[in-house]
Amino acid sequence: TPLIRLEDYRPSDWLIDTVDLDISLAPQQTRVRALLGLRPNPAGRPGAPLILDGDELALSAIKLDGAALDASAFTAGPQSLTVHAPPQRGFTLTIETVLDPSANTKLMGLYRSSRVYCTQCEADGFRRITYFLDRPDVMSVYTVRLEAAKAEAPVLLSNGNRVATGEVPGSDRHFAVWHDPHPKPAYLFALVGGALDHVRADYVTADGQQVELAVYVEPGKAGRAGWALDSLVRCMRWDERVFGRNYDLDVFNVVAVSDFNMGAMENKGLNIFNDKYVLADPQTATDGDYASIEAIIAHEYFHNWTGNRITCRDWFQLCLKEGLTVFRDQEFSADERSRPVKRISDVRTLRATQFSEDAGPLAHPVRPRAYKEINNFYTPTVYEKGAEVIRMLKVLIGADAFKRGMDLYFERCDGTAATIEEFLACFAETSGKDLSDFARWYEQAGTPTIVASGRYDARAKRYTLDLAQTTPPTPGQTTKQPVVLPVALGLVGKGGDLPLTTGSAAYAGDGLIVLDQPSLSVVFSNVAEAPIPSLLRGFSAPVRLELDLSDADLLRLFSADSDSFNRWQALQSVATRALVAAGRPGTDPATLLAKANEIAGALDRFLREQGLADPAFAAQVLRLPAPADIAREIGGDVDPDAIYGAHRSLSGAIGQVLEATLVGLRDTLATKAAYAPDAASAGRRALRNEALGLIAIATPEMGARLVEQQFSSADNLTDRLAALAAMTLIPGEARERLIERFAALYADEPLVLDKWLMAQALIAETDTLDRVKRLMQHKAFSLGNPNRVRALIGGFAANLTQFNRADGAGYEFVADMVIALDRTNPQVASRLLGSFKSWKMLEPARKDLARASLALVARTPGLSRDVADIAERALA
Ligand code: BAL
Ligand code: ZN
Repeated sequence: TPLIRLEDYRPSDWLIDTVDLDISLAPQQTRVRALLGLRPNPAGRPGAPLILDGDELALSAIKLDGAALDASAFTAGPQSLTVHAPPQRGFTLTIETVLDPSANTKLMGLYRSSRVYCTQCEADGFRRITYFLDRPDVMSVYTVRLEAAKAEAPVLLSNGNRVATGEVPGSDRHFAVWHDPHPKPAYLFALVGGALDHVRADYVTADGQQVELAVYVEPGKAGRAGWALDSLVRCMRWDERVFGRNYDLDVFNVVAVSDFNMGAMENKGLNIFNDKYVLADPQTATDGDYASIEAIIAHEYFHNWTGNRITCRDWFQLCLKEGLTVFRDQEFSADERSRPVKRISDVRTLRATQFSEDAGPLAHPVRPRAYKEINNFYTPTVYEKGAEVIRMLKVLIGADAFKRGMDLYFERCDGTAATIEEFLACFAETSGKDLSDFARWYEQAGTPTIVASGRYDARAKRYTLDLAQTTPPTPGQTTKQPVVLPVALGLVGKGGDLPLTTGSAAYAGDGLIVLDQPSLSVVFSNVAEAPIPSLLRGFSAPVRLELDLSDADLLRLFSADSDSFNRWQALQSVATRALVAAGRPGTDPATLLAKANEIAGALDRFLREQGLADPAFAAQVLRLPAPADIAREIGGDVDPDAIYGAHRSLSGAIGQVLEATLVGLRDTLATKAAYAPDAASAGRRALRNEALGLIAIATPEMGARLVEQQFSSADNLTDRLAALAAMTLIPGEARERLIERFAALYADEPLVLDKWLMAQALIAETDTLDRVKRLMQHKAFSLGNPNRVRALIGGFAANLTQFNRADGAGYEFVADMVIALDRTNPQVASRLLGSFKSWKMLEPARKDLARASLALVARTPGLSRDVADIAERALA
């Protein structure tokens, strides 16, 4: 497989200004006629042949300027179509292909999902529909005529505005014509055809344009589409207010389908969603689902400007649209909900997914320099770390220069396929700052570590803070340069934050140090008392922090820091330190128990005094770092069972101390009011349910009783699922009965049963592997549906102790699944193989077993490029 390199980029030799598609939908024989308006690219090589991309295509006809082409004038194969000596002027090419959407199990290009025709073209699925210059810098105006049997597909949608509809005389078929005036790359093309219900709303943009909004769902599910529509209206208003961005077509359609590789897709004016991120009602969606739907609806909508109006020059620039759009959706959710709680939950995700990727063999820069399969780079690094880079940029240049930089970017790059360099140039201009060192964030992989230490000179009233940074080597990058790190800080004294006075050039004012050297010291003067440093407030940079504070000082920060993020972080740090110590062999269990008492004491005071003030925040505080966080923190020679054991002991001991407080809190937070999905109500449920989990570990008998009560009396899925999850921590007959009850209650709800599958796949007990194999036979499961696979097999692969079983059976099972899935859906298979990303940090015996399973995958004949690429990089 060829390696595609950023440095090899050159403009296309040809451009396609217009695309007229005529698509006649039929389950096995869909006919596609594409009329392409081509011309030589002035920036390309004169006289070059025309080489169009294809993927598993069969050409049935080709014409140039309307006349049949001689067979010697072109070469057509499944993967490409070459016109050898095209005219060196504008001309049209008519290309006909025939597709079988029902046989398309890769879910790329045109396929059928539960009798609905739909498409997925990012990154390179359009070439599975017709031969094309399938690259994001070739942008065209599309006109699309869709035709289908009326009964099968009464709804026919594509990008842009609908300009005509009608019947096909003498047949049972009808058609619709869609025109999208905005030039776009092929990856943003989409169509949908099927029998769908919808909900709709009228919207008027800030600049007065009428827009018809609609959310399309499977028949009978319109009652679950309201939240998505409501979220859409709110995020459209927000983008007008905060980024000054208005919508630009007469219609905006969202369609939910049940078989989808990604979460959703931002096709121009026609967003296609995994139904998991659209459908919601209190009985079938959790608070977490409501929040995800709101975030992903916003994310895809925000792409209309950051992604569609301004797209990427090439796929190396993927973070240009993804990092920025994740940043935008995070800000939207922060404004709609609680900003500190949103930040905490985003940082949890960042650490769990991105830090672990960055620490292992699959580490890569936010902007990779080379790839074999671009679909393997839709990663937490490109998305989540990409968003952190934008967040740091905003902190470093200030909100005002950031806002003007965004405005400049929208103005200057609108309608173009842009690069990171063009993006950064806008902010360099508005801030007057040289951002060339900052740009290293896009090039250098690995999570930097900041080592910090402070000294107080009581006589001189001086506090000196020493900061040093290092970034560990990552694949292909052995030596690292320092990066530009915004370190937001405070010095906490007895009465709160002390004033910060310093002449240091590294101090940017407003509690911000810019660490852009390997190391530096900042001396603060007039510091009246010995302070406790509170560093990386709001998690101002995506780094690890090693700060030598005593547990007592951390507990002081937990109660006194003015920064909520660092309050939360302080307690997490105390727990992490205890668990890291206990997760290593030969530690005295008494030490952990003593620490449990200390943590529990702090928690007890906090919950009694402030638990009810902000329950969503309290729920985050109550949730200890996960065993996988501890494994990552230990970093090498990891024994998952030891870590899990320590985690259980600490949780159990804390739960026992807190028992009365937790039970009391649960009673106080209980409500008779009907379910409402707002953030405040969700926060109260989150705290109640966090408490339930701790009780289940600490006092299983009481836990089981509370679970039963909660399951029986709940009026919503959030509480029922939390009851089930708590019960999975308590082995025995009662658990199995509850599992059965849950399945019976939701027998007809595949998305809810996904959660049921996952809850079981995550049980940290040795018979879980057998349970998972058994569940694969359950009628709720199907290897053909990505959501089912991610829930059950993906859930198992995320089960720290069972995926990493000491006998290697977990690895063997997941490897077998990867090989099986690769035959039908390489993208889902390669994602699953990514579960091996942390294998190198394990203790030697597990490491050998994991390597053997990876090697088994790697040497399987006929692997997809997707899976071969991950296997190869994971083993390197
Ligand atoms: N562009 C792929 C899906 C998303 O990030 O929105
Ligand atoms: Zn995106």
